[in-house]
Parts: sequence; C-alpha cells; structure tokens
Amino acid sequence: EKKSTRSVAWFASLPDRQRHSQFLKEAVDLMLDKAVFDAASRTNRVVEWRSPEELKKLIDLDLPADRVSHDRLLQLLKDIIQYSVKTGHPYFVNQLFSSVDPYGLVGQWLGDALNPSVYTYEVSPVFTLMEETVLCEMRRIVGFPEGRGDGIFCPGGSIANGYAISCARYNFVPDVKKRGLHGLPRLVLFTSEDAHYSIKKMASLLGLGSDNVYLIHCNSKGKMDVQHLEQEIQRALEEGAAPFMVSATAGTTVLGAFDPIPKIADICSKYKMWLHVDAAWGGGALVSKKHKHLLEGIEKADSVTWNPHKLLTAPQQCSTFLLRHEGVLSACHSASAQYLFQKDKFYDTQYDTGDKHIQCGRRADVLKFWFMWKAKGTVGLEEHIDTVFDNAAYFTKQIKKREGFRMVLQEPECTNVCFWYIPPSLRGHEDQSDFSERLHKVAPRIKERMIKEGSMMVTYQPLRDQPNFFRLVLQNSGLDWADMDYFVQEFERLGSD
Ligand code: ABU
Repeated sequence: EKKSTRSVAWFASLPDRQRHSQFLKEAVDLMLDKAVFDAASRTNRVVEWRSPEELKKLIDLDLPADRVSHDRLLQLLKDIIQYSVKTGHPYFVNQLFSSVDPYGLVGQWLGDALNPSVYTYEVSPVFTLMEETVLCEMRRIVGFPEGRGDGIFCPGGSIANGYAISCARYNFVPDVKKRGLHGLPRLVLFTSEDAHYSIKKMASLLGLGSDNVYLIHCNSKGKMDVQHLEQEIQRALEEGAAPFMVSATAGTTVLGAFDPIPKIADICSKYKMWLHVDAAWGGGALVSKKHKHLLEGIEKADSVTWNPHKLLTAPQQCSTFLLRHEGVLSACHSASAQYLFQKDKFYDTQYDTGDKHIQCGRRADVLKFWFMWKAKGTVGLEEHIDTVFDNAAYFTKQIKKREGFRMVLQEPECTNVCFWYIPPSLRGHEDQSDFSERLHKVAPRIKERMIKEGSMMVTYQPLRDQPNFFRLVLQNSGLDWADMDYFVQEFERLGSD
C-alpha cells in the first residue's frame, strides 16, 4: 500500500479521496465501537493495566523513518484504545470528570475537523458568537444581573484561577501590568486549606509567592472558617501587607464542601477585597433548582471559575472564567499585537476577543458544550445533575448501613463521597495506637487490586492528619442505583483482607 504524504487539500479532489475517506470512516467506526461503546460496557474492564515496562513492549511507540500502512495504523488505534483507561466506563469514578456525552463528542470532533483558533472573528466567526452566547447564559445562571459582565474559555480550572488572581491584582493596582511588583507592598490573598492547589501554584507563577497565600482553616465540614479568615486579614494588615483577594471554593476537590459565600462576600466588601469563587467542580449544581442553594451568594462574586467538563460532563477540556465586571480582562491582559488585532479591519473589531486571553492560539472548547446544551436543553442538564446527586445520596445511604464503611463527612454536599473501608481484620481495633497507620495502608492496597482487575477505578488520598480514604466521584448520569450497589459489593470483595 502506498499512502499519500500530503494533506486532505491535495487528495480531496483526486481519486485518492476515496481511499482516505475509507480510512477515516474505518478509524471513526473503530473509535465508536471500541473507545465509545465497548468502553462504556459494564461487562468490559475499566482498564487493562500494564506496567510501563510491559506497555512499552505492547505498543509500538517508536517513530519510523518510513511510512506505516493504513492497516497498521488501524491496529495501532486498537492498541491505544485497549490499554487506555476507559473514562466513559460507568465504573470510572476516580476523578472530577467521567463519561462520554455523545453530543459533546460530536462537538469535539467537529471542532477538531474545522481546527479553528478562536482569537479573531475573522478566523472564528461562529465560535466567537457561540462563546458570547454560552458565557452570557452561564453568567445569567450564576446570577450576574442580566448575564452582564465578561468571560473566557480557558485551558483548565487552574488557569481560570490564575486569571482570577491576575484580574484581582490588576483591579487592586492597575500599574502592576506595566511596572510589575517592584515597589508594591506585599500582596496577600486568602483561600481555605482545602482549596485547589492551583491557587498557590498561580500565586507563584504570577510572582506573588505561595507564602503570600494565607490558608484559612476549614471547619469539621470542610468549609472555610470565616472567623479565622477575618483574623488572618487582620494579621496581614498588621504585618503591613496588602490583602487584595479571597478565593472561596464551591465544591472542594476532595470533600466536595461549599464555602459560606454570603459571609465571605461580607468580609470582602468590608475590606474592599476581590471575591473569587472557584466553582470549577460544584458550578454544575447551579443548573438544578434542587441543588443550586449550595452556591448561595455566588452572584456576589467578582469572578467565578466553572468547568463544564466536570459535573456537566462536557468532554475535556471545557473550563470557563466568568466576571461580573466588563473591561478588566482586556485591560489586564491585552497586548494589542498589530499583526493580529488590527484596528482598521472592515468589521466591528470588538468581536476579536483573543487579546483578553494570555494564550494566542486557542481551541474552540465552546462548541462541544454548546452542542450538548442545545441537544439536551437546560432541562436536560438539570435532570443530569439531579440524577448524579440522587446516586450520591443513595450510595451514601447504603454505605452508612454497612459494617466496613466509615464516612469522612457524615453528609457529603456534592457528589464526591469520601469514606474509609475497614477490612474485617481491622474492625474492633479502632482504639489501638497503630490503627490509623494500618488504615492508611488499606486504600492503596485495595486500589492496586481494583486496577489490576480493572473492575472499577476509585481514587484515594489522605487529608490533613486523616489517613488515606476513598473518594468516589459521581458525575455520569448513565449510572443507576444498581451501579451504586455494585460499588459497595466491590469494596467488600476487594477489601476482604
Ligand atoms: N481539578 C482537578 C481535580 C482532579 C481530581 O479529580 O482529583
């Protein structure tokens, strides 16, 4: 077989088109069969685990000097699928994303086929307007008056949180854009000890320094302690530092706790600080009449991170940064590159939105989310959220009744359910001094067993001084109560000493 080395533009108009079209169709059929449908079948494994050494031998990763045939390429696709984790599998409940949304997938594939870069209206007319529509509706759902404000799609929630710090800092001291931090007082921001690590990471990247992220204690429910917040703001002021921002969390990564936004908003207003809400995880609950109370007060935020690829299951990545203010994003980040954002274009250049971003080339992440939202309606998104919360409540109720399970939080607020599994040999030994140390070793052991069998994927972690515990995360609304019963039984099977 002799393959073309040229791209579609060349073969589209030639007899080669048929051969390439056949290859693409075969590849898409294979992906649909193996990576979408078989991957989501309960009778198949979540992962066919191999060690790095074994995997290097099983997949031909070397780059060849000469061409590889279509048949061989199709076989490589099969190998990649075989040894990849099936995150669309019902029993992949390991992380803050899962499942394959068919409409999201079509949006993702169309985005890749059109291969746009969303910086100017000129090259991305449809996606520019689509972003405007989706971001406005998300702001309206957050509660910003009439959906006004600003927003962008970002490459992940960490970057969205970085934008929040950058905008808050610019708002506090606009000169920072040109002059940098030189000569400024020490800028301090506040977030809870359970907040996402990106806050510290971004504070370092932005030159503020991770030590200037003051971590506020959480209460027994994992929520920010507002008394401690005010004490820490006072401490920063007494030190001669400049407190400028609080980042509250709506759905913490591990416990799924929601910080008390109304009280935090009052403190921000008192000290004239920027309020950011990292709702990357919990933001999806806003579309549900039943669960949106969890984010009460979010409409008071200056900015919000909300990742539709998490609770709303848009394909990775789909992250947004939303602001109640117009103009800050652009004022803070624009560089007015003359080769790209010419002001003498023949159309209204306010639609050239790229200069608000810190990146230049940018994928049209909006498309997959817009397409699935269109297909399901807001009512469909709401049903999805209500289903996953219902599954989490059912799972919680079941494990509370079982002997080997202990809840980390008695009443989980979001759909991440955290618990210890205590194997039979450890039960009744809770009073012994080494109990915690022994329990700490249980979750990694059970995890190893589940991965090697491929029967499910559930993550574990320690938190503060607590030994390792499991965190089962639900966001795939294709699951039902029978699946929750499966998880319970699987823990009992894998953890039976
Ligand atoms: N913000 C990414 C969360 C990763 C996780 O599921 O643990």
